[in-house]
Amino acid sequence: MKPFYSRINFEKGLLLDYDKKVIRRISDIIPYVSDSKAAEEMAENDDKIVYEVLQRNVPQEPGHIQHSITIIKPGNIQGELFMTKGHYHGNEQSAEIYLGLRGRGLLVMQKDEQTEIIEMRKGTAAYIPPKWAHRTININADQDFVFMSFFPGDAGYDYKKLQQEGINIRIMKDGDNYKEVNI
Ligand code: S6P
Ligand code: ZN
Repeated sequence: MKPFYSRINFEKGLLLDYDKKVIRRISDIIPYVSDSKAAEEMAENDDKIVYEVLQRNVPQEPGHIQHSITIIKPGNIQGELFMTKGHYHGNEQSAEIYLGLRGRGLLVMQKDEQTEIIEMRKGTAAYIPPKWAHRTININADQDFVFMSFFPGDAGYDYKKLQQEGINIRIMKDGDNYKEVNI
Protein backbone atom coordinates (compact mmCIF):
# COMPACT_ATOMS: atom_id res chain seq x y z
CA MET A 1 0.00 0.00 0.00
CA LYS A 2 1.04 3.63 -0.41
CA PRO A 3 1.65 6.25 2.31
CA PHE A 4 -1.31 8.51 3.07
CA TYR A 5 -2.37 11.20 5.52
CA SER A 6 -5.49 12.44 7.26
CA ARG A 7 -6.40 15.97 8.31
CA ILE A 8 -7.47 16.71 11.85
CA ASN A 9 -9.22 19.96 12.68
CA PHE A 10 -7.92 20.66 16.19
CA GLU A 11 -10.33 23.55 16.75
CA LYS A 12 -13.35 21.37 16.13
CA GLY A 13 -11.73 18.11 17.22
CA LEU A 14 -12.69 16.39 13.99
CA LEU A 15 -11.09 13.93 11.62
CA LEU A 16 -11.80 15.42 8.20
CA ASP A 17 -10.80 12.39 6.16
CA TYR A 18 -12.15 8.99 7.09
CA ASP A 19 -13.21 5.85 5.26
CA LYS A 20 -15.89 4.49 7.55
CA LYS A 21 -18.25 5.83 10.18
CA VAL A 22 -19.66 3.51 12.87
CA ILE A 23 -22.70 4.88 14.67
CA ARG A 24 -23.71 3.51 18.06
CA ARG A 25 -27.17 4.39 19.31
CA ILE A 26 -28.86 3.70 22.66
CA SER A 27 -30.28 0.47 21.18
CA ASP A 28 -26.72 -0.74 20.46
CA ILE A 29 -25.52 -0.39 24.05
CA ILE A 30 -28.50 -1.84 25.95
CA PRO A 31 -26.57 -4.86 27.35
CA TYR A 32 -23.72 -2.62 28.50
CA VAL A 33 -25.60 -0.11 30.68
CA SER A 34 -26.58 -0.54 34.35
CA ASP A 35 -30.27 0.05 33.71
CA SER A 36 -30.97 -1.93 30.53
CA LYS A 37 -34.73 -1.53 30.95
CA ALA A 38 -34.45 2.27 30.95
CA ALA A 39 -32.21 2.02 27.88
CA GLU A 40 -34.81 -0.12 26.09
CA GLU A 41 -37.52 2.45 26.80
CA MET A 42 -35.34 5.34 25.66
CA ALA A 43 -34.42 3.45 22.48
CA GLU A 44 -38.10 2.92 21.68
CA ASN A 45 -38.99 6.59 22.16
CA ASP A 46 -35.94 8.32 20.74
CA ASP A 47 -33.00 6.15 19.76
CA LYS A 48 -30.33 8.84 20.15
CA ILE A 49 -26.78 8.56 18.89
CA VAL A 50 -24.46 7.86 21.85
CA TYR A 51 -21.16 7.83 19.94
CA GLU A 52 -19.61 7.68 16.51
CA VAL A 53 -16.27 6.23 15.43
CA LEU A 54 -14.60 7.66 12.32
CA GLN A 55 -12.08 5.17 11.01
CA ARG A 56 -9.29 5.05 8.44
CA ASN A 57 -8.97 1.80 6.53
CA VAL A 58 -5.69 0.13 7.41
CA PRO A 59 -4.92 -3.58 6.98
CA GLN A 60 -5.79 -5.44 10.18
CA GLU A 61 -2.37 -7.06 10.26
CA PRO A 62 0.68 -6.96 12.56
CA GLY A 63 2.94 -4.01 11.78
CA HIS A 64 0.14 -1.66 10.76
CA ILE A 65 -1.30 1.02 13.06
CA GLN A 66 -5.04 1.54 13.06
CA HIS A 67 -6.28 4.99 14.00
CA SER A 68 -9.71 6.47 14.47
CA ILE A 69 -11.60 9.24 16.22
CA THR A 70 -14.42 8.61 18.70
CA ILE A 71 -17.06 11.28 19.35
CA ILE A 72 -19.17 10.64 22.45
CA LYS A 73 -22.29 12.81 22.70
CA PRO A 74 -23.44 14.35 25.99
CA GLY A 75 -26.28 12.51 27.71
CA ASN A 76 -27.18 9.81 30.18
CA ILE A 77 -29.34 6.75 30.67
CA GLN A 78 -31.01 6.88 34.10
CA GLY A 79 -28.03 8.92 35.27
CA GLU A 80 -25.33 6.73 33.72
CA LEU A 81 -23.35 9.05 31.46
CA PHE A 82 -23.07 8.25 27.75
CA MET A 83 -20.13 5.91 27.16
CA THR A 84 -18.61 3.41 24.77
CA LYS A 85 -19.38 -0.30 25.03
CA GLY A 86 -15.83 -1.00 26.20
CA HIS A 87 -13.66 -3.96 25.27
CA TYR A 88 -10.54 -6.02 25.70
CA HIS A 89 -8.44 -6.39 22.61
CA GLY A 90 -8.92 -9.76 20.92
CA ASN A 91 -5.15 -9.98 20.64
CA GLU A 92 -4.42 -9.36 24.31
CA GLN A 93 -0.82 -8.27 23.67
CA SER A 94 -2.11 -5.06 22.02
CA ALA A 95 -1.61 -1.72 23.77
CA GLU A 96 -3.30 1.51 22.67
CA ILE A 97 -2.87 5.28 22.94
CA TYR A 98 -5.79 7.70 23.31
CA LEU A 99 -5.24 11.39 22.58
CA GLY A 100 -7.86 13.86 23.87
CA LEU A 101 -9.00 16.38 21.24
CA ARG A 102 -12.11 18.09 22.60
CA GLY A 103 -14.35 18.13 25.67
CA ARG A 104 -13.81 16.13 28.83
CA GLY A 105 -14.04 12.44 29.47
CA LEU A 106 -12.92 9.57 31.63
CA LEU A 107 -10.97 6.56 30.47
CA VAL A 108 -11.86 3.63 32.74
CA MET A 109 -9.56 0.62 32.57
CA GLN A 110 -9.88 -2.75 34.24
CA LYS A 111 -7.60 -5.74 34.66
CA ASP A 112 -8.38 -8.60 37.06
CA GLU A 113 -9.47 -6.83 40.27
CA GLN A 114 -7.72 -3.56 39.42
CA THR A 115 -9.41 -0.43 38.10
CA GLU A 116 -7.67 2.71 36.85
CA ILE A 117 -9.29 5.96 35.75
CA ILE A 118 -7.64 8.73 33.74
CA GLU A 119 -9.42 12.04 33.21
CA MET A 120 -8.98 13.16 29.64
CA ARG A 121 -9.19 16.51 27.92
CA LYS A 122 -7.57 18.16 24.88
CA GLY A 123 -3.89 17.22 24.93
CA THR A 124 -4.08 14.22 27.27
CA ALA A 125 -2.28 11.22 25.79
CA ALA A 126 -3.27 8.13 27.76
CA TYR A 127 -1.52 4.78 27.47
CA ILE A 128 -3.58 1.61 27.75
CA PRO A 129 -1.17 -1.27 28.37
CA PRO A 130 -1.82 -4.76 26.97
CA LYS A 131 -4.49 -6.81 28.77
CA TRP A 132 -6.43 -3.84 30.18
CA ALA A 133 -10.09 -3.50 29.20
CA HIS A 134 -11.06 0.08 28.36
CA ARG A 135 -14.18 2.23 28.14
CA THR A 136 -14.58 6.00 27.73
CA ILE A 137 -17.29 8.23 29.17
CA ASN A 138 -18.34 11.79 28.34
CA ILE A 139 -18.48 13.71 31.65
CA ASN A 140 -19.56 17.01 30.09
CA ALA A 141 -23.30 17.68 30.02
CA ASP A 142 -23.30 19.98 27.01
CA GLN A 143 -20.29 19.16 24.85
CA ASP A 144 -19.00 16.21 22.85
CA PHE A 145 -15.98 14.33 24.15
CA VAL A 146 -13.62 13.56 21.25
CA PHE A 147 -10.42 11.52 21.27
CA MET A 148 -8.18 9.82 18.77
CA SER A 149 -6.96 6.25 19.20
CA PHE A 150 -3.89 4.52 17.80
CA PHE A 151 -3.68 0.74 18.07
CA PRO A 152 -2.01 -2.26 16.40
CA GLY A 153 -3.48 -3.43 13.12
CA ASP A 154 -4.24 -6.87 14.54
CA ALA A 155 -5.54 -5.69 17.97
CA GLY A 156 -9.11 -6.89 17.37
CA TYR A 157 -12.01 -6.56 19.84
CA ASP A 158 -13.32 -8.80 22.61
CA TYR A 159 -16.57 -7.23 23.79
CA LYS A 160 -18.00 -10.41 25.25
CA LYS A 161 -15.30 -10.95 27.89
CA LEU A 162 -15.83 -7.51 29.45
CA GLN A 163 -19.61 -7.78 29.18
CA GLN A 164 -19.55 -11.16 30.95
CA GLU A 165 -17.23 -10.13 33.77
CA GLY A 166 -18.84 -6.69 34.11
CA ILE A 167 -17.11 -3.40 34.76
CA ASN A 168 -16.49 -2.55 38.44
CA ILE A 169 -17.06 1.19 38.20
CA ARG A 170 -19.97 3.11 36.71
CA ILE A 171 -19.86 6.84 36.04
CA MET A 172 -23.09 8.55 37.04
CA LYS A 173 -24.35 12.09 36.63
CA ASP A 174 -24.21 14.05 39.90
CA GLY A 175 -25.79 17.46 39.33
CA ASP A 176 -23.43 19.27 36.97
CA ASN A 177 -20.67 16.88 37.96
CA TYR A 178 -20.18 13.14 37.98
CA LYS A 179 -19.59 10.46 40.58
CA GLU A 180 -17.97 7.04 40.47
CA VAL A 181 -20.17 4.23 41.69
CA ASN A 182 -18.57 0.92 42.67
CA ILE A 183 -20.50 -2.20 41.83
C1 S6P B 1 -10.18 0.51 19.45
C2 S6P B 1 -10.32 1.72 20.33
C3 S6P B 1 -11.46 2.71 19.98
C4 S6P B 1 -12.87 2.15 20.27
C5 S6P B 1 -13.95 3.23 20.18
C6 S6P B 1 -15.35 2.70 20.47
O1 S6P B 1 -9.27 -0.39 19.98
O2 S6P B 1 -10.32 1.38 21.67
O3 S6P B 1 -11.37 3.12 18.66
O4 S6P B 1 -13.19 1.07 19.42
O5 S6P B 1 -13.67 4.24 21.07
O6 S6P B 1 -15.39 1.94 21.62
P1 S6P B 1 -15.98 0.44 21.62
O7 S6P B 1 -15.71 -0.09 22.98
O8 S6P B 1 -17.41 0.52 21.25
O9 S6P B 1 -15.18 -0.28 20.54
ZN1 ZN C 1 -9.23 -0.56 22.14
